[in-house]
Amino acid sequence: MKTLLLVDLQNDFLPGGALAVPEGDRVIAVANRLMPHFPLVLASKDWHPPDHGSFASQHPGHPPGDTILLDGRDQILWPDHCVQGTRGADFSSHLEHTRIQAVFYKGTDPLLDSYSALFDNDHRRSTGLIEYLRERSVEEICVLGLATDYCVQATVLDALREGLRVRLVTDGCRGVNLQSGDDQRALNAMRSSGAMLVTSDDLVRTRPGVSRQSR
Ligand code: VGL
Ligand code: ZN
Repeated sequence: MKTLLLVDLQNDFLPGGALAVPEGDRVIAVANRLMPHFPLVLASKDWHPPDHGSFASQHPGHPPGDTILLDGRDQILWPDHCVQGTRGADFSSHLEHTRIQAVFYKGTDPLLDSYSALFDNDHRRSTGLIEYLRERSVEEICVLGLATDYCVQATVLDALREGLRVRLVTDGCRGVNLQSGDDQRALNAMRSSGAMLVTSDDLVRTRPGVSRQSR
């Protein structure tokens, strides 16, 4: 079944949010446009407890952007974001979220971050998404969301590792770009790992049922 996965389209990643991704709001219209073309629409949510170990506020003396050791793993520190049950963790109010059939939550373990929508950064625990896809015999997913260089990239690489075919919707993604060019490097990494980079125009043109009749 043609499946669209929306990664972390939450207020805190949009302009004005706690971890605002530049132009993050631009991807909402792309998501809204594509959803009607997919019989299955899924989403992930970054869903942190208030004391999550990826928050710089938990590590006095370390500003956001620093890398520390968290339970033995390298961890970039971020501003407090996507705290469970807060407005920052809600889907954008502009997103037609009633079309989303299931939501998968990640980043709930205070000592272990989870960029990918499939597994935590240590690959210890599944969010349930891969099992959900397998139960429905989904073999290919189209992915868009925030942010290209973190959660989108991790999601795509995990999905490829799990043997799924992945189309990455480039106009539906934006990067944090802690270092300039991070988003481009992430796109290159996803492509060289086997993802097909497409635009939302490509998808709308090639969806069965919406392609124009040729004679
Ligand atoms: C993300 C940093 C921290 C993301 C989530 O959704 O890309 N980035 N938490
Ligand atoms: Zn996070």
